[in-house]
Amino acid sequence: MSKPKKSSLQESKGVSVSETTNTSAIAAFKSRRHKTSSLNELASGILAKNITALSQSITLIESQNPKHFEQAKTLIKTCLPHANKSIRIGITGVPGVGKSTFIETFGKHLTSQGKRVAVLAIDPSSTISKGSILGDKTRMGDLVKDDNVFIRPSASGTSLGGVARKTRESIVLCEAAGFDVILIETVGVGQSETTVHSMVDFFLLLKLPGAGDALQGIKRGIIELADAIAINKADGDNLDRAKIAQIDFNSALHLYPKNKSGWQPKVTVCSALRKEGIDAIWKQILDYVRITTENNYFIKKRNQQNKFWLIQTIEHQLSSQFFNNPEIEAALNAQIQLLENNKTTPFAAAELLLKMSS
Ligand SMILES: Nc1nc2c(ncn2[C@@H]2O[C@H](COP(=O)(O)OP(=O)(O)O)[C@@H](O)[C@H]2O)c(=O)[nH]1
Ligand SMILES: [Mg+2]
Repeated sequence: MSKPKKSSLQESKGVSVSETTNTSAIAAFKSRRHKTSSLNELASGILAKNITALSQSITLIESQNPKHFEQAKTLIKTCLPHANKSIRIGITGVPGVGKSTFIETFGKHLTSQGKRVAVLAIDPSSTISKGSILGDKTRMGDLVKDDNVFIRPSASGTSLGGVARKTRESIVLCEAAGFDVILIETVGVGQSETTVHSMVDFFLLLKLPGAGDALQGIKRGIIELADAIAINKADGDNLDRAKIAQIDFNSALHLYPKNKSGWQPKVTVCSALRKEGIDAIWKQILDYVRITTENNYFIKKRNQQNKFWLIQTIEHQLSSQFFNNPEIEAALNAQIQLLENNKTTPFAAAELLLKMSS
């Protein structure tokens, strides 16, 4: 594979055509490939399952150029009616637990069953040169070469909110491009797990063997979010310890009240490296989808997530409009001065500033 350009691992890849491809759309897209693609071309390229079009479109979403915001919005709107048809799976765990290795093995397992798999990442600390997936791309060598796989490293950005928005929108585009399964890797630090949890159907937590004492140090909140826990690296000398960890985590999970989903989270052991225990995890996910589809929880959760993102977006827009207003910025500085001199209170200052914006 040639060296990845900018933030995409797949941009340099040829056009992949699948059976269900809309050939006229592909032809139209191919013939213009060397020019900057128009929005219509990008949209029809995506719907024709064209990886290059998908890649270019995500680049548009990630762009900081205000001119691109409008274009990205139009593109997403066109793709929305074709979205929503995948299973979205979040994968989390501390650095080194084996997330990238797992995604590689799991992804290959899915493509061997004829599924098309998109891999996205959320890592607000990442930059183009050290994204969580990009940094690990050698570990995902086999997956990168698979025509039924699309890998996109985390958008770069300083705020988790910004990175999250881009990933949410990328999910829409990937679904419109016909991907059946979307895997989202998150770094197991900070708030990124909660963010990923709010955009996936199923949340898988990877853990290391030997949890007896590790259980003490675990972030309790994360266990509560998990729909399944997989003890990875259950191979060689680790196997016994992994089984003990399985028992420990199982009893820990049973301390939590039954989830509204009607699903009881489960603990399995696996070896991403030796490709063991992988199918059992996929079967669990399929069980989850079946159960929650039957009891309507699946769709309810997606609706709740949409509502959550609506509110998040409003909050984000309001605050950025507020803080980017130069008059308010000046007044804010003045109020900070007054605060330092004990001439106002934080609440009085806030009220005054908020009135300026209304
Ligand atoms: N023995 C063993 N090692 C593994 C397994 N999965 C991953 N590793 C190793 O653990 C290290 C970290 O894996 P990586 O996938 O980069 O973890 P990440 O930081 O969570 O993405 C690498 O050296 C992997 O080869 C496994 O199932 N068994
Ligand atoms: Mg990784």
